[in-house]
Amino acid sequence: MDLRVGVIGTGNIGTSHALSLHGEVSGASVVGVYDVDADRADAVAQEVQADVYPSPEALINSAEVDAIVIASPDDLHAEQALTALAAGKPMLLEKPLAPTVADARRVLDVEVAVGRRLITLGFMRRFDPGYVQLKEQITTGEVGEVLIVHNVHRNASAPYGLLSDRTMYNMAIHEFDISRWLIDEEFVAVQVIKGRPGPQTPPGQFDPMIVMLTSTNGTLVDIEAFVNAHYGYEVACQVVGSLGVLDMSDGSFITRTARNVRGQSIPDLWLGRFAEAYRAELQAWVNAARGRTGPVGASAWDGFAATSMAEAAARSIGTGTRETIDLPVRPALYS
Ligand code: ISE
Repeated sequence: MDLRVGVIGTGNIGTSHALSLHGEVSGASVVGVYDVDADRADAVAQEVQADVYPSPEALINSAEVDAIVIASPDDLHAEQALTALAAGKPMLLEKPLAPTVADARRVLDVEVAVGRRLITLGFMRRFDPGYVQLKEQITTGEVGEVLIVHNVHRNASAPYGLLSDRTMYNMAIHEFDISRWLIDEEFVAVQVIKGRPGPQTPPGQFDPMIVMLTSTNGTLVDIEAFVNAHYGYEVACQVVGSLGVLDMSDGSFITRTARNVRGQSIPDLWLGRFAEAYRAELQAWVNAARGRTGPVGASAWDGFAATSMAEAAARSIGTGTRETIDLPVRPALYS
């Protein structure tokens, strides 16, 4: 029998997940949707032939729903995750795990008490063919020991009008997670360097910013976080090893030569750049929720660690100094 999925939030990413579950992913059907905007929920429900629920709680607790996709605004993630944990249902929870470390800790503690990994965090880059190759090639050791990771993350314009500190939780958080995953280390300190604001930067905000991270092993990681890059959406990563360099510029786009021009089209949004990552992430999640595999993707612990990094980085925007990242001992559930 198909996994019966309920989707909370039918904005950009929730709609994309619902359509992908309906049309691309096997072993699942979307049976319910909820959105604060009833018309938006209706439109998606009609497309995937699902019911519209009156509240997130009604959807999570429905006997017709086996598993939940939570794609609501960032500050609602923790509460909805706690409701789904109480119902004992597996969930694909969009990042961030929570808007504060204290809230993230509450969710983590409840999952540990439940004793089962019900949360998969939506860090889809772990399923992106480019990042997967980077990880494989780091693991073969061909470029030697990883010494530096340079990350670039640019939005055409600030998504959801993000303020600088929330940029760390919503946008740079992808680099916090992917850097941990790539080098398999935790981070102990972070410093944010604020540059001269570009002409598109609203008053009082900082953009672009360079985030500098120090890992437990002394590996250097930097992130260019630029949310008003204007020209389009772009993500890149370069890994400098003791014997060579791995470069993932935009590996997933075709170079086109025509009419005396050679180049690539740049998407406006991440949905195009990471389409395959989102699809693969959903398929892996469905397989795991159906019991075909063990847990896959990022865990609540990964979400907690990334939120801790975001909170320290947001502090550093204010203080201008290096801030420490304090992580507790990783619970055995995540070893
Ligand atoms: C956005 O919120 C996302 O989650 C996307 O995955 C990311 O690439 C984008 O830059 C964020 O702002």
